[in-house]
Amino acid sequence: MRGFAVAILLAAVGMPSAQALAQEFNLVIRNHKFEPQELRVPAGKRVSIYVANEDVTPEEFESATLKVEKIIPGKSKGLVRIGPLAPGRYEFIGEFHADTAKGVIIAE
Ligand SMILES: [Cu+2]
Repeated sequence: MRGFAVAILLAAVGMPSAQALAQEFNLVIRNHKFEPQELRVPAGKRVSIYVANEDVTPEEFESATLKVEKIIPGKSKGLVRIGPLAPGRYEFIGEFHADTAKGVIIAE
């Protein structure tokens, strides 16, 4: 039984992939605005953000500080992978409607 317990322990320790799995978040683009406009994510972790563009026009999720650019056609969903991030604020825009489509990711 002792050897069996050690094997279980090693199996558990040897599974960093479970912790490394990205946490998932959702953003919606509606009327050329992001909802929510503020997204809080854990610092130091990989994060997947699913961006659903409900407008008929394409949008580009863009952030200079995150070094991300992703075009999302109208009526479709795009995946933006970021992180691990240092704690802080990371602004993003919808580049095609930068006057209204603004948001910030807060890593904490
Ligand atoms: Cu761009």
